[in-house]
Amino acid sequence: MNALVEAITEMREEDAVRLAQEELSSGTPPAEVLDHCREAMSIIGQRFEEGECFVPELILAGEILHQISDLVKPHLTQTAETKKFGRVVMGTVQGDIHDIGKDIVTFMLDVNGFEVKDLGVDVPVAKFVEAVKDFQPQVVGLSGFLTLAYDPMKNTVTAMREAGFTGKVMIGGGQIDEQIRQYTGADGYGKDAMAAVALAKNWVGA
Ligand code: B12
Repeated sequence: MNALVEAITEMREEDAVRLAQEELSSGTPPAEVLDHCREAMSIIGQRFEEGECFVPELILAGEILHQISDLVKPHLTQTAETKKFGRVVMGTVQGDIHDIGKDIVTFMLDVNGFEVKDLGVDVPVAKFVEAVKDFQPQVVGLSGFLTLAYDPMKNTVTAMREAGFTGKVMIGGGQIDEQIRQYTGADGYGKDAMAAVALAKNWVGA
């Protein structure tokens, strides 16, 4: 197992942050460092499912990931393009507070030339509706990691459409797949941040 993956799964916070820094300094592409984080999180998620670890561990893992994300961000920014492609509204839907994946998507969109308005977590339907009116995005990205997030996603898509939003909606998060995309009425779904960038670029014709 990769040393960073191992340090995260063993909740060795300082080691994990140091190893991520070492990977970045030795030239590991930032996307690969994030891949290691994802691998570790999926192992932790599995352990949680099997009752081998509990919410405090999830919280700690979340904190470790936030620190690593902060380290990775400046490395992504080095390749930043000027914001020219369009506007995206992002948020984690109502009832869901997972923000690590959303934050990664937000800064990948940001450094790939989009102006992103991040509404945060547990975002009520009305707040998305207000944001599409005020910010006039071409694309809205809804994040959700809980099964319980699918209905809020669907409600958000419906409400934005009813309010006259004619742009595209993408969804993503741990378990999201084509079936859930259809259920929610979104235009597309993405497995990771690069997929989010590809969808958004495709939709704005970039
Ligand atoms: C860390 C974590 C937490 C942390 C979150 C910290 C934070 N600040 O985000 C805390 C401790 C708060 C937490 C709480 C809970 N969690 Co939790 N959590 C996780 C865990 C371990 C990792 C999630 C994560 O951040 N992964 C890292 C990111 C980087 O992974 P990623 O998916 O690859 O990210 C990419 C894609 O998702 C995609 N993406 C994300 N958003 C979007 C949006 C768009 C538009 C697109 C295109 C793409 C996209 O791009 C990302 C970047 O490449 C997962 C397990 C797992 N394997 O996912 C469980 C998990 C999601 N949690 C789970 C549960 C049950 C809970 C709790 C209910 C636990 C409890 N009993 O209290 C609460 C819910 C709180 C709430 N109301 O939201 C379950 C959900 C089960 C389900 N089907 O509903 C999971 C799957 C664990 C499990 N296996 O049981 N959790």
